[in-house]
This record gives sequence, structure tokens and C-alpha cells, in this order.
Amino acid sequence: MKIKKYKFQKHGDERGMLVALEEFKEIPFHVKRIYYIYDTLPGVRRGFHAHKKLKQILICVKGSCKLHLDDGHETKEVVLNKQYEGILLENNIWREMYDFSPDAVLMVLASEMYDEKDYIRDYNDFLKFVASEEKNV
Ligand code: T46
Repeated sequence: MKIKKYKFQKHGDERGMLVALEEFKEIPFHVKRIYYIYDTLPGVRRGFHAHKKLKQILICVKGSCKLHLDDGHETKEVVLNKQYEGILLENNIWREMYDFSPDAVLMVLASEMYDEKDYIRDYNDFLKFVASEEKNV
């Protein structure tokens, strides 16, 4: 599965902690967009889509949440619960986000501007897209 977990360097002292992220250093792409998800309601599940091209790094900068990831061949459940950890999701990965703690803030660094045409929102279309991409390799 085209995912990678990161443990970012923590700069800590008696005042507290700081994590710095720089393009092409900690973040392996040009960051064109940042968004964050917060105030999620109990039991909520979001996502339910894949991206044709977009790469993203997800960091739960407060609280915790879980990710259900699926590349059309295997699935993985990932817990995000540390401010200094992130996960890179390459394109073609079906994602669902769930089990948000009430205080969760999920920050996402994205390689592209928002483009609804990049979304695959139907699971069967996702499987067809994965199969067609693999044929073209
Ligand atoms: C993803 C997961 C992790 C915008 O206007 N601009 C944006 O950059 C984004 C991301 C969303 N929106 C609007 C579109 C919808 O009206 O915000 C609304 C909620 O977006 P969506 O339903 O796509 O949110 P999630 O939580 O299902 O998915 C989001 C990202 O869209 C997606 O790329 O990978 O978070």
C-alpha cells in the first residue's frame, strides 16, 4: 500500500514542544493546500473516497482518530494519536476517517488545490480505476 508513516522531529524544552515541517524535507511534495477537520460529532465517519492524483499527509495535531485505508488489494486500520506523527497517503487509496475523539483536530497537507474532479466517490469506480491504472503500468 502506498502509505508511509512519519515520526517528525520534536523540538522540546522547558516551555513545551514544537514540530516544524518543510517542503521536500519532512514533506515530500510542494504543499499547495492545508485544511483541517475539527468538531466532529460522535460516531461520525468521513471520507469514503479516493483521489486520482492527490498526495496528502495527515496529522492529528490534537486528540485522536482512526483511518481505514484500502488500495483495492488490502486494507489497513491506522491510529493517529500523536502530534508528531503523520501519514502520507499517495493517490489511489480509499480512505475513511472514524473514531474521532471529541477534541480531535486532523490537519492535512495536500499536494494539489481542491479539485472535485480528482475525487472517486464510488467504491466500485475506485476498484475499476485501480485495475485500469495497473493495466497501464
Ligand atoms: C481527504 C480527507 C482526509 C473545500 O471547499 N476545500 C477543500 O480543500 C476540502 C478538503 C473540502 N472542501 C469542502 C467540500 C465539502 O463541501 O468541504 C466540504 C467537506 O469536504 P469532504 O466531504 O470532502 O470532507 P472529508 O472529510 O470527507 O474528506 C476530506 C478531504 O476532502 C479529502 O481529500 O482525503 O478529508
